[in-house]
Amino acid sequence: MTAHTRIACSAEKSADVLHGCITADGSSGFKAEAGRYHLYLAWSCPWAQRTAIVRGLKGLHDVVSLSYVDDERDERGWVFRERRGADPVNGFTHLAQAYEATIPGYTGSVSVPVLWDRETGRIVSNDESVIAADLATQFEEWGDPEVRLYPPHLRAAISELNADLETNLSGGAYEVAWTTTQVEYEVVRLRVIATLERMNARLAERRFLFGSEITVSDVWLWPTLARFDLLDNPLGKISERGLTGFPHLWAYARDLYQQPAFRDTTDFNAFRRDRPGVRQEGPERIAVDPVEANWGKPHGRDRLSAQ
Ligand SMILES: N[C@@H](CCC(=O)N[C@@H](CS)C(=O)NCC(=O)O)C(=O)O
Repeated sequence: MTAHTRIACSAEKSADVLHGCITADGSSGFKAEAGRYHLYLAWSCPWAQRTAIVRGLKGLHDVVSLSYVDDERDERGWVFRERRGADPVNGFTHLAQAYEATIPGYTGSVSVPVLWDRETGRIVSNDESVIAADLATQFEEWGDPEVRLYPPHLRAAISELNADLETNLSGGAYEVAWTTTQVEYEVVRLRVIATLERMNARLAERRFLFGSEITVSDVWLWPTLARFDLLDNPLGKISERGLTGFPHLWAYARDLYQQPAFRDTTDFNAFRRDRPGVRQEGPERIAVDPVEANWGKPHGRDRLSAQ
């Protein structure tokens, strides 16, 4: 099962200790309740940002709380520091403590996002696709019912598109920097460019990926686009054309950015970082510099909503 094939909370998933899920009726063991859950996120992390965007779009600010780890990890992984604030829920110094509280003796990867349950004092899930789907569908008692991010009739298509974007765009954009041979570099970067072109064409006549309403596919795509010109492209040397060189995609990205759920969860400064360990040797790469784009420029895409 890939991250994007999950449609609803399943017993199989909830039995896995870090892949629990929330249900409106509580049948999964985690009932949707106001004030019960907390998200631990990192500003740099696209997966973490996706959960924050869903929370914002659904209007769950007063229902599910949220805080950020520091931008820099230490030898124990994600850490809370003054810069991004202390842990307001548990007073942890390290996110590893949340994992340890859930699985004593935990030695696995300590990643964000983390959805924490105040009631049972443990992590419900550290899986973005599960957390996003639960926030999008299980909090209807509080969330904006007009915002249908994961409509049942589109779920199969959404899963397919998100898997495509994950493999060919976000995954690919990350991988390019790590390629070691010329062939590998060219194959991966051309796959990324082809996907950008496909999405650019798809968005020529549609305001969002599935038409006039935002879905979790848009939430998936956007954090990748937001990081492209400052992080993935200059680091991996993927495309001579930056995001701003794909006109429909760039206008679409600005359209989303100009909505609070996207803008308020974005700190471009968190993307202006190197990834430790990226190799400088290896393939001969094209030249790409970071692009400082004007995200506030009018997008002109309202006209597409009516279609
Ligand atoms: N598959 C995870 C991906 C989350 C992830 O990779 N998070 C990264 C940051 S973007 C992380 O926290 N990595 C832990 C580390 O590198 O120490 C999800 O779906 O949520």
